[in-house]
Amino acid sequence: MIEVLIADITTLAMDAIVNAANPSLLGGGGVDGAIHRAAGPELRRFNATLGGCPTGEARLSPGCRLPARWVISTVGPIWQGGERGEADLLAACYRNSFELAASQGLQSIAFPAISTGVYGYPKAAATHIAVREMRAREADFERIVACCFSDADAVLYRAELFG
Ligand code: AR6
Repeated sequence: MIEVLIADITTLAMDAIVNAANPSLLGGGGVDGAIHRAAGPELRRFNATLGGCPTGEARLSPGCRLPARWVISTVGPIWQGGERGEADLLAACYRNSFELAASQGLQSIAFPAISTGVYGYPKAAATHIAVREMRAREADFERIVACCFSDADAVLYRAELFG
Protein backbone atom coordinates (compact mmCIF):
# COMPACT_ATOMS: atom_id res chain seq x y z
CA MET A 1 0.00 0.00 0.00
CA ILE A 2 1.25 3.49 -0.85
CA GLU A 3 0.41 6.22 1.66
CA VAL A 4 0.95 9.97 1.46
CA LEU A 5 1.86 11.53 4.82
CA ILE A 6 2.76 15.08 5.73
CA ALA A 7 5.39 14.58 8.39
CA ASP A 8 8.95 14.99 9.56
CA ILE A 9 10.40 11.71 8.30
CA THR A 10 12.58 11.39 11.42
CA THR A 11 9.44 10.73 13.50
CA LEU A 12 8.27 7.71 11.50
CA ALA A 13 8.61 4.24 13.07
CA MET A 14 9.26 2.33 9.87
CA ASP A 15 11.57 -0.55 9.03
CA ALA A 16 13.51 1.99 6.96
CA ILE A 17 13.47 5.69 6.21
CA VAL A 18 15.26 6.91 3.11
CA ASN A 19 17.66 9.83 3.33
CA ALA A 20 18.23 12.25 0.44
CA ALA A 21 21.96 12.38 1.09
CA ASN A 22 25.03 13.75 -0.67
CA PRO A 23 27.87 11.49 -1.89
CA SER A 24 29.86 11.85 1.35
CA LEU A 25 27.02 10.28 3.41
CA LEU A 26 28.31 12.39 6.30
CA GLY A 27 25.35 14.78 6.64
CA GLY A 28 24.21 18.08 5.19
CA GLY A 29 21.14 20.30 5.17
CA GLY A 30 17.46 19.56 4.52
CA VAL A 31 16.17 16.10 5.34
CA ASP A 32 19.76 14.82 5.57
CA GLY A 33 20.53 17.27 8.38
CA ALA A 34 17.31 16.37 10.18
CA ILE A 35 18.04 12.64 9.98
CA HIS A 36 21.61 13.03 11.25
CA ARG A 37 20.45 15.26 14.12
CA ALA A 38 17.76 12.78 15.17
CA ALA A 39 19.90 9.67 14.68
CA GLY A 40 22.81 11.08 16.68
CA PRO A 41 26.55 11.02 15.94
CA GLU A 42 26.55 7.21 15.63
CA LEU A 43 25.05 7.53 12.16
CA ARG A 44 27.87 9.74 10.93
CA ARG A 45 30.45 7.43 12.51
CA PHE A 46 28.89 4.41 10.81
CA ASN A 47 28.58 6.17 7.47
CA ALA A 48 32.24 7.18 7.60
CA THR A 49 33.04 3.48 7.17
CA LEU A 50 31.02 3.23 3.95
CA GLY A 51 33.32 5.19 1.68
CA GLY A 52 30.61 7.40 0.19
CA CYS A 53 27.91 6.70 -2.37
CA PRO A 54 27.67 7.65 -6.05
CA THR A 55 24.59 9.42 -7.42
CA GLY A 56 21.72 6.99 -8.01
CA GLU A 57 22.99 4.33 -5.62
CA ALA A 58 21.89 3.52 -2.06
CA ARG A 59 23.56 2.41 1.18
CA LEU A 60 22.22 0.85 4.38
CA SER A 61 22.89 2.12 7.91
CA PRO A 62 21.40 1.36 11.32
CA GLY A 63 18.69 3.73 12.55
CA CYS A 64 20.71 4.54 15.69
CA ARG A 65 18.50 6.83 17.87
CA LEU A 66 15.72 7.09 15.28
CA PRO A 67 12.41 5.26 15.66
CA ALA A 68 13.15 3.71 12.26
CA ARG A 69 15.23 0.52 12.36
CA TRP A 70 17.32 1.39 9.32
CA VAL A 71 18.36 4.39 7.27
CA ILE A 72 18.77 3.91 3.54
CA SER A 73 20.84 6.76 2.15
CA THR A 74 20.54 7.51 -1.52
CA VAL A 75 22.08 10.33 -3.53
CA GLY A 76 19.71 12.08 -5.88
CA PRO A 77 20.82 13.92 -9.00
CA ILE A 78 21.40 17.66 -8.97
CA TRP A 79 18.97 19.18 -11.51
CA GLN A 80 20.91 20.59 -14.44
CA GLY A 81 18.08 21.20 -16.90
CA GLY A 82 16.99 17.63 -17.52
CA GLU A 83 19.44 16.60 -20.27
CA ARG A 84 22.04 15.06 -17.99
CA GLY A 85 20.26 11.80 -17.21
CA GLU A 86 18.55 13.25 -14.15
CA ALA A 87 15.31 11.27 -14.64
CA ASP A 88 17.10 7.92 -14.89
CA LEU A 89 19.29 8.74 -11.90
CA LEU A 90 16.28 9.75 -9.80
CA ALA A 91 14.47 6.53 -10.75
CA ALA A 92 17.63 4.60 -9.83
CA CYS A 93 17.52 6.14 -6.33
CA TYR A 94 14.06 4.70 -5.74
CA ARG A 95 14.85 1.35 -7.36
CA ASN A 96 18.13 0.84 -5.50
CA SER A 97 16.56 1.87 -2.19
CA PHE A 98 13.72 -0.61 -2.69
CA GLU A 99 16.20 -3.30 -3.73
CA LEU A 100 18.28 -2.79 -0.59
CA ALA A 101 15.16 -2.86 1.60
CA ALA A 102 13.85 -6.00 -0.08
CA SER A 103 17.21 -7.74 0.23
CA GLN A 104 17.04 -7.14 4.01
CA GLY A 105 13.48 -8.44 4.22
CA LEU A 106 12.12 -5.03 5.25
CA GLN A 107 8.38 -4.48 4.94
CA SER A 108 7.86 -0.77 5.51
CA ILE A 109 9.76 2.13 3.97
CA ALA A 110 9.29 5.89 3.85
CA PHE A 111 10.76 8.20 1.22
CA PRO A 112 11.21 11.96 1.21
CA ALA A 113 10.86 13.79 -2.10
CA ILE A 114 14.43 13.05 -3.20
CA SER A 115 16.28 15.84 -5.08
CA THR A 116 13.40 18.33 -4.86
CA GLY A 117 14.98 20.60 -2.24
CA VAL A 118 18.58 21.79 -2.41
CA TYR A 119 19.17 19.71 -5.56
CA GLY A 120 16.47 21.63 -7.45
CA TYR A 121 14.61 18.85 -9.29
CA PRO A 122 11.22 20.20 -10.49
CA LYS A 123 8.65 18.88 -8.05
CA ALA A 124 5.95 17.66 -10.44
CA ALA A 125 8.41 15.73 -12.60
CA ALA A 126 10.09 14.23 -9.54
CA THR A 127 6.73 13.22 -8.07
CA HIS A 128 5.80 11.45 -11.30
CA ILE A 129 8.99 9.35 -11.14
CA ALA A 130 8.64 8.67 -7.41
CA VAL A 131 5.08 7.40 -7.74
CA ARG A 132 5.88 5.31 -10.82
CA GLU A 133 8.73 3.59 -8.95
CA MET A 134 6.62 3.10 -5.81
CA ARG A 135 3.85 1.49 -7.83
CA ALA A 136 6.40 -0.88 -9.39
CA ARG A 137 7.25 -2.23 -5.89
CA GLU A 138 3.85 -1.87 -4.25
CA ALA A 139 3.24 -5.63 -4.13
CA ASP A 140 6.58 -6.30 -2.39
CA PHE A 141 6.04 -4.16 0.75
CA GLU A 142 3.38 -3.84 3.44
CA ARG A 143 3.76 -0.05 3.61
CA ILE A 144 5.35 2.43 1.26
CA VAL A 145 5.12 5.99 2.57
CA ALA A 146 5.62 9.13 0.50
CA CYS A 147 6.66 11.46 3.32
CA CYS A 148 5.87 15.03 2.27
CA PHE A 149 7.17 18.05 4.11
CA SER A 150 4.47 20.45 2.89
CA ASP A 151 0.79 20.42 1.98
CA ALA A 152 1.72 21.46 -1.56
CA ASP A 153 3.93 18.39 -1.99
CA ALA A 154 1.17 16.14 -0.68
CA VAL A 155 -1.25 17.62 -3.24
CA LEU A 156 1.20 16.66 -6.01
CA TYR A 157 1.61 13.11 -4.72
CA ARG A 158 -2.13 12.60 -4.26
CA ALA A 159 -2.84 13.91 -7.75
CA GLU A 160 -0.25 11.52 -9.19
CA LEU A 161 -1.57 8.57 -7.19
CA PHE A 162 -5.31 9.12 -7.26
CA GLY A 163 -5.90 11.92 -9.80
N1 AR6 B 1 11.20 15.17 6.64
C1 AR6 B 1 10.70 14.96 5.41
N2 AR6 B 1 11.03 15.71 4.34
C2 AR6 B 1 11.89 16.73 4.54
C3 AR6 B 1 12.46 17.01 5.80
C4 AR6 B 1 12.07 16.20 6.90
N3 AR6 B 1 12.55 16.38 8.13
N4 AR6 B 1 13.29 18.09 5.66
C5 AR6 B 1 13.24 18.46 4.37
N5 AR6 B 1 12.39 17.64 3.68
P1 AR6 B 1 16.53 18.17 0.48
P2 AR6 B 1 17.81 17.12 -1.97
C6 AR6 B 1 12.04 17.64 2.26
O1 AR6 B 1 17.03 19.54 0.19
O2 AR6 B 1 17.05 18.09 -2.81
C7 AR6 B 1 21.36 18.07 1.69
O3 AR6 B 1 22.19 19.11 2.12
C8 AR6 B 1 12.23 18.92 1.49
O4 AR6 B 1 11.13 19.79 1.70
O5 AR6 B 1 16.60 17.69 1.88
O6 AR6 B 1 17.86 15.69 -2.41
C9 AR6 B 1 22.14 16.82 1.32
O7 AR6 B 1 23.27 16.65 2.14
C10 AR6 B 1 12.25 18.38 0.06
O8 AR6 B 1 10.91 18.17 -0.40
O9 AR6 B 1 17.29 17.06 -0.44
C11 AR6 B 1 22.49 17.07 -0.11
O10 AR6 B 1 23.65 17.89 -0.21
C12 AR6 B 1 12.92 17.01 0.21
O11 AR6 B 1 12.91 16.72 1.61
C13 AR6 B 1 21.31 17.84 -0.63
O12 AR6 B 1 20.72 18.48 0.48
C14 AR6 B 1 14.33 16.93 -0.31
O13 AR6 B 1 15.01 18.13 -0.02
C15 AR6 B 1 20.28 16.90 -1.22
O14 AR6 B 1 19.26 17.68 -1.82
